[in-house]
Amino acid sequence: MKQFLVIISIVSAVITSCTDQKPDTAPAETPFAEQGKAYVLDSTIEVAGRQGVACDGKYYYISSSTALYKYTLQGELVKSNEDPFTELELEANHLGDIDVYNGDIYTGIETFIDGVGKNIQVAVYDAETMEYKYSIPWNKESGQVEVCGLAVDREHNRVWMADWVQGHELYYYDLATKTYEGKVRLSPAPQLQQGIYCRNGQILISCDDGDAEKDESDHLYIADVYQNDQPVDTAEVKLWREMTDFKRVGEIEGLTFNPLTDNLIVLSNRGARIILGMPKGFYEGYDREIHEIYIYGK
Ligand SMILES: [Ca+2]
Ligand SMILES: [Ca+2]
Repeated sequence: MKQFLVIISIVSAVITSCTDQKPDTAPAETPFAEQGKAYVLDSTIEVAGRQGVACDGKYYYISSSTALYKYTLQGELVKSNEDPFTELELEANHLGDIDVYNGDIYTGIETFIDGVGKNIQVAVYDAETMEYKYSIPWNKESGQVEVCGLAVDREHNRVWMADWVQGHELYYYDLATKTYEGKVRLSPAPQLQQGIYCRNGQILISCDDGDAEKDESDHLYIADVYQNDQPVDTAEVKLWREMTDFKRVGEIEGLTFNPLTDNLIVLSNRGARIILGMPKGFYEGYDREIHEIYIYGK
């Protein structure tokens, strides 16, 4: 009997260790699905910010134009920084799409006035305290004139920035030296870019290119920005997903993935009538703009 119990406990220990085993490759290191329609809508969470979203597997981080918020995966607000610009050396008034990596929140910040950005910078905040840490300055010679969003390139220790105003290029900076390295031309350049996410040498781009006045959906595009582990000069851009499953057509913003579960997460705003970037009241049935993250699984 005693021997029998020993065998049972060995067998159960083996089974437990097998089921506890992590997969060889984390979702964060695998290529994107070839087509975004592989991702099916699972749930939505209303959030306080209208710009960006990031996820470290434990929390969602949300940006509004002027604040940062931290939510549990169940949607409970646990922390915020509603004064993120006070410690910056350069004046700023606008946050775009964000990312989170190794305990730091990466944000694309600028002073946005009359359709162009000034004082563009990658500002980094502590994901625990939400306090400002440091900035990576913009290289004006790069040609970038606005920052609508950024993405950490975990495999190559870089950060990429997108530009809503001209949108022909994505710009990359080295995280070790904190300096500008180069840019990749997008062909064709998708219009009205909002957020980007980088994985495995590819970048997904969310674009507010569907006109809500005409009941048009927004889109996600994919670009191969690397070849032989080096950034290319020109990346071919392909449609990846049409966002037909939002509750109402509106304004798509940032996007991200949960690095542990591979959930695709997209921020979108609905209800406000926005004509050429200017708020013009609300659509029927709305008296405010609703900001939500849409969470997709495979
Ligand atoms: Ca935006
Ligand atoms: Ca739109």
